[in-house]
Amino acid sequence: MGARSSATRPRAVGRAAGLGLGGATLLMLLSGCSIADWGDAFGHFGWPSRGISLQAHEMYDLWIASTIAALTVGVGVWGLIFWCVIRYRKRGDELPVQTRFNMPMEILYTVTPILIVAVLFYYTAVVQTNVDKLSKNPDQVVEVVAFKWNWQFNYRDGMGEDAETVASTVGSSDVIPILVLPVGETIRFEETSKDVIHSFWVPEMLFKRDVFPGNVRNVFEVTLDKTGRYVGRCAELCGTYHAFMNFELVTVTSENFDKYLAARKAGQSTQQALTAIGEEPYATRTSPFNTRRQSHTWNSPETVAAGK
Ligand SMILES: [Cu+2]
Repeated sequence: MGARSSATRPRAVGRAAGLGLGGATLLMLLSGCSIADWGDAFGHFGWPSRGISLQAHEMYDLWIASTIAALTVGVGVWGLIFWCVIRYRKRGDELPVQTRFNMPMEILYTVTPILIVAVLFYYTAVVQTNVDKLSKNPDQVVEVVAFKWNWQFNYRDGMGEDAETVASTVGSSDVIPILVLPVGETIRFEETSKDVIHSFWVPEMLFKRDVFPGNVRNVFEVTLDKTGRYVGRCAELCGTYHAFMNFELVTVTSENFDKYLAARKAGQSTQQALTAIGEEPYATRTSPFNTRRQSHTWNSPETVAAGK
């Protein structure tokens, strides 16, 4: 009779664990909360926001859902550890009941991790494929040229190296380069470097991609869906002033973008064209503001003119 009761106990534990996990999942589904709501509740689990592009939202959902799945497993494991520590703490010198070859338990802890990994792998592959997807006919093409230690953004009239640059913004030690882009349009980035490996990173896009010198021309596409101003950075240690290799992304409506680009094509500077569409002409979100090869400035016309 003793042998029978020790065999039924693990089964009961497995059943209880399964019920607990199923219950937690059901509670989440019934509460009607979206994944993004959960992300908001937990401070995005370390990410800056929900993201500002369609691609970012997909990655965000994957990140939040994976973290919740990991935490759910974690809580279960911690619970079992503490339960074992307390329930089976040493009470005497007698050897406790030894349970071996419990097939239901062994199948459970073999199949469950495989299922979890398979589900995570499936969603990761789907999201990665979508994020890397390239369209045949993007609405805008921007060539990103990185160099020690700044950025150049070339608006192009087509795809590939042979396309022509129709307008260009280049950063200097005095002025943070501003990349103006429209929301709701497919934007293709083509990256190239003049010297070492850099990395194009807008934290709010929840995405970064290395910028290589030489023949490699990294390409990716985004569809932005939120107007605003966002800091951009170099995310690959590229030398002395790497930390100051910043830019600012300004996302505007399609109409404003068309006006901006027309003004640039007509020979206006980035600052003039930004003013023309009612935007602040200089970077507002980007810090640090210069390469600190000179004293700190806010890139205002006065400080730039004064050479500070
Ligand atoms: Cu860099």
